[in-house]
Amino acid sequence: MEASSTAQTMSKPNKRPVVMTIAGLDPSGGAGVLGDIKTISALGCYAVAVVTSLTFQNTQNILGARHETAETVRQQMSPLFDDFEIAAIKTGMLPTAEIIHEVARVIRSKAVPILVVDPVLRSTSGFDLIDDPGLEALTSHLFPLASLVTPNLAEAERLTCIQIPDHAAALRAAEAIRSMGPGAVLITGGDVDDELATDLLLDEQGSTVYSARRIRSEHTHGTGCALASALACLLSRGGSLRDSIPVAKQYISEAILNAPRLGRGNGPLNHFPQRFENE
Ligand code: PXL
Repeated sequence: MEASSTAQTMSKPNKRPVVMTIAGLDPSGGAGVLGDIKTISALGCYAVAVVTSLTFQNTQNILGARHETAETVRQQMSPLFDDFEIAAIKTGMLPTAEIIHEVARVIRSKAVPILVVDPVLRSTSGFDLIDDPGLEALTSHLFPLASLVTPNLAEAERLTCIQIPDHAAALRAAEAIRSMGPGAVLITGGDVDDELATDLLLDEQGSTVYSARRIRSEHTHGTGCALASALACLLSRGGSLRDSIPVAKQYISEAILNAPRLGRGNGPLNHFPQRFENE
């Protein structure tokens, strides 16, 4: 009985979409590819990962980074594309223009159906995770290929040079980012008031606001990475953007509320909160 059910399980076609994260490696496991692999697994997809930079950090501080080159990024991506059907790509830390040009070239040549770009610019502790030519390459070469770009408020301000004190300014910034070419823009973390965390989506159908109760926590390391990875998974599983955003936000809330309380600084999430087990 047990043997036959095992055989059945083994022969069952595995419908898990393969989601590729292209991001930095944070050895503390909260952000970057290590965090993304956990999120992608929690959301019912299979993760493959391409490392763009080896960072030196813990939950308190980033001490430095050693970046990959266009060649080593290509050497990681090519065998994965030879072997897997990639349903979606999520990008995070892309530190240099040469890496961004290479990632854009591969994505164009492979016609990946879903691309979620998390424009990682600077760590919470103030460490630059992209250089100036990289920033220019990101907006001009990768944004036009993206289904969705997910800046937080500070990133949206830097990308557009628009200060965002209110909803009207957030909408102007979202319009400015959308004019750089992505299908949709989600600006996260806007304040309507102290109690609410508000995200603003702008796509071809117009704008939508998503509000959730603000959770005050020290354990938010890698929430941007987790949100973008969760959205890449939900979209690759056939969800619409408007349906996927509330689910991704719920996942992040649960991940913060159930954080394992590790580290002395901005601690990691619980990437496997119970309500999302076996999603
Ligand atoms: O959360 C932004 C981020 C993304 N990716 C990597 C990081 C960080 C912030 O520390 O280290 C690799």
